[in-house]
Amino acid sequence: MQKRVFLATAALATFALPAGLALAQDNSFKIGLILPMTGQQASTGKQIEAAARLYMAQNGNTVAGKKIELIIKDDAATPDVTKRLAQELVVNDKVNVLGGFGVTPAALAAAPIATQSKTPLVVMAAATSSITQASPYIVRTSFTVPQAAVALADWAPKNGIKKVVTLVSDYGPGIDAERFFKDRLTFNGGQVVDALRVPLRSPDFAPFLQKVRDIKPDALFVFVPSGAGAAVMKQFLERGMDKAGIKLIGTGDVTDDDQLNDMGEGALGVVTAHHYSAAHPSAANKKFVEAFEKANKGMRPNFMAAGGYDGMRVIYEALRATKGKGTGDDLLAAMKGQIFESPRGPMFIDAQTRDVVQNIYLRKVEKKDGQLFNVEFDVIKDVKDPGKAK
Ligand code: VNL
Repeated sequence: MQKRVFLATAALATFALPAGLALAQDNSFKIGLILPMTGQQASTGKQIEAAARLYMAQNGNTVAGKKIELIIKDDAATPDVTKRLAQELVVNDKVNVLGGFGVTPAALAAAPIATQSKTPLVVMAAATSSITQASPYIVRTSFTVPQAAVALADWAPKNGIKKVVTLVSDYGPGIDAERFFKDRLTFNGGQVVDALRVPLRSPDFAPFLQKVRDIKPDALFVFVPSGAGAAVMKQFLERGMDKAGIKLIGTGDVTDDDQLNDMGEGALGVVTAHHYSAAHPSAANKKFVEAFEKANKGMRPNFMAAGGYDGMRVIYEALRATKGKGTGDDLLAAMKGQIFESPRGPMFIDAQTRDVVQNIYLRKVEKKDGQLFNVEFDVIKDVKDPGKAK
């Protein structure tokens, strides 16, 4: 008798447990961010995680009756790992949305999983033009390298820069930078006299810079991913390239706000094109930078933080618009066409391409209140990805 009662309660207990879990699950909305938290791209993971947590702290963790749960996984920017983590997040954790993706190969590795499982995937960092074409479930809140490269190639020849050597990291975004910069500069009557590519992993810039010194162009155009800019700047100055009359220009990744303040006075005057500067003079950005620094021991947000913060915004608003009841397809539909003011300025998610449309700014490194900033001096409004126009 006693045994039977025990069995009955045990049965009840085992039954009650999954039901309770299911209930908890029904009420939660899971966002799985895959980020490089270790390795060469760790600063990108750190910036995006901090931005996502700030967004949640400011906007609460309940939306449309759902409790938002943030799951962060470290892929060390290694595509095989990214793919496995994306699979686990979808199958085991049953995430509603995937996000993050520090580098292009990571975003591309996860794309088929988004497609198969119909899970929206928000790219918050990676910037090769073609990424959004790898899955109809991809939405991007970062930028595309061609957006910045083309803007700079329009600026350069009007400012005495005609003969240029390009130096890029030898993978997706670097190849985009090289190609789009060269095509546009050539169209504008300038000339790329040499195109150099450095390995992504542990690059040594010295032999490349020596070559540039010998060629003596008007400027060296650089694309390196976030986190590598300080090393380029240091070696550029150590070799006296600036004194030899060679200007350094690039996409804003090279004067990354995460490192800029430690680059020293040698960085003063460097002109870049990009979508985000911590010095962007808007009330929304001032508020963002202050709150971010306060929550992170003074760490300055960079363009990766902006991509992460806005990515969370796109996810929150999609959940709100679908009243907490949406499938992956419903959420995706509610992400398309979102238009809002980001810390970077106005931006929107093009409903056709699912890519970000935004202002691109020309900026010059200047000293303000004893600190180095990318100070915006011109703007090209509402720039679509030039890679999609072709
Ligand atoms: C990528 C593009 C990565 C720009 C970056 O930093 C960056 C990429 C990690 O697409 O891999 O600044």
